[in-house]
Amino acid sequence: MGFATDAIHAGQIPDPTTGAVITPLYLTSTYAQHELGKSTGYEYGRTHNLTRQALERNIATLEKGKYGIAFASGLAATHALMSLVKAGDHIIISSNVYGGTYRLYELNLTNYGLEYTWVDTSNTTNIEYAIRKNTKMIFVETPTNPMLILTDLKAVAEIAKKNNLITVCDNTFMSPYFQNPLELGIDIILHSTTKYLNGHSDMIGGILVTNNEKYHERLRYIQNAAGGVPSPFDCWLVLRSTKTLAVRMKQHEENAKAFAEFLLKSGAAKKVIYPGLKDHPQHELAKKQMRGFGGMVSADFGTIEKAKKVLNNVKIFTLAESLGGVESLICHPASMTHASVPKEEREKYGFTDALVRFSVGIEDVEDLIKDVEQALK
Ligand code: P1T
Repeated sequence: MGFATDAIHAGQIPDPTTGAVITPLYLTSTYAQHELGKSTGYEYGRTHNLTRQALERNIATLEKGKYGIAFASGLAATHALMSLVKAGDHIIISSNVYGGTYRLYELNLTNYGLEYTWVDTSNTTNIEYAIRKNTKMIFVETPTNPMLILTDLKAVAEIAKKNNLITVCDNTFMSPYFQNPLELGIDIILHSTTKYLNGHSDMIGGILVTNNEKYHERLRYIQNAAGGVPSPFDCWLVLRSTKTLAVRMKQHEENAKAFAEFLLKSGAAKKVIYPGLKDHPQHELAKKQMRGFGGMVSADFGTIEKAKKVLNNVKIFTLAESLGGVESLICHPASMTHASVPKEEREKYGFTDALVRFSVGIEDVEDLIKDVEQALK
């Protein structure tokens, strides 16, 4: 099936009782059992929920995977991944990731005996150099938040296979519409469903997708044992939203391209970062491993004063954390989404206080351009 067809139908059949076309919202914490030891297959809401199952199947299909395991947030999914390793193990991770991922791993889980090496994974030789005897996992985010740095996923998968390592890719920025890491050899995909998958900025959620039976079994067990599950209503909202993922992503990208080109031509920023621009250092890799360039644009305005001028004077872009919704958002990553990353760490990869991140929505792009023009004046 094509992507849009799967997005609308995968994991969902008309309800057998009523014929309801839309998967019902199963609001129940428990299920009646026929007799002792004989259940319907559904026993308790944390373990089994039909709305959640439909969502897991839907997103797994879009990612060309067998199994989806949904969580209450992207970070709950990020945390669950660590059930695949144990104290004393070492993880290689992209130096630029979402600030919350850095906070969880570097500032918290190191207290439990896990070791992280933060490397510039855009050069995969750095990954090979970082491998130790106790390395168990390579975690990459591509393109990264907010610097939009890419990592060659096929190359990562090859290195991992040679060294018997688990590979994880945070695919939140591209969504399955533009990138399918499992097809490039990655073992597990992570999404914050809060972002493009839901696309309407009205819930928080996360999901892991894999084809690997062993990892699925462990993650499914942890989903229930640790209990970080999403509510049925949040699952229902995402399931409603993936139906329009294809049309939304097309429009996000069309708008982001025009917006990035406008910013570049205006000369207002010192640097405009968008994988679809020819001057993006990894534009060729972007064309090779993604089917589009997405809806995120970052720009370094040279000084914090100029960045503030844009952040404080836009009227259609809303100053807020998060991304991937139909409405355009603007953010100052250094003080907002990545506040827990030390300045000296982020400046190593060019992430300054003057950086502004635009989540380009699906409004009329002319209005978005005019909005930034007036803010700059
Ligand atoms: O917010 P939550 O659903 O827990 O997802 C965490 C997360 C994971 N991965 C990436 C790439 C992300 O961008 C995020 C969340 N990011 C923001 C809230 C933000 O504004 O960047």
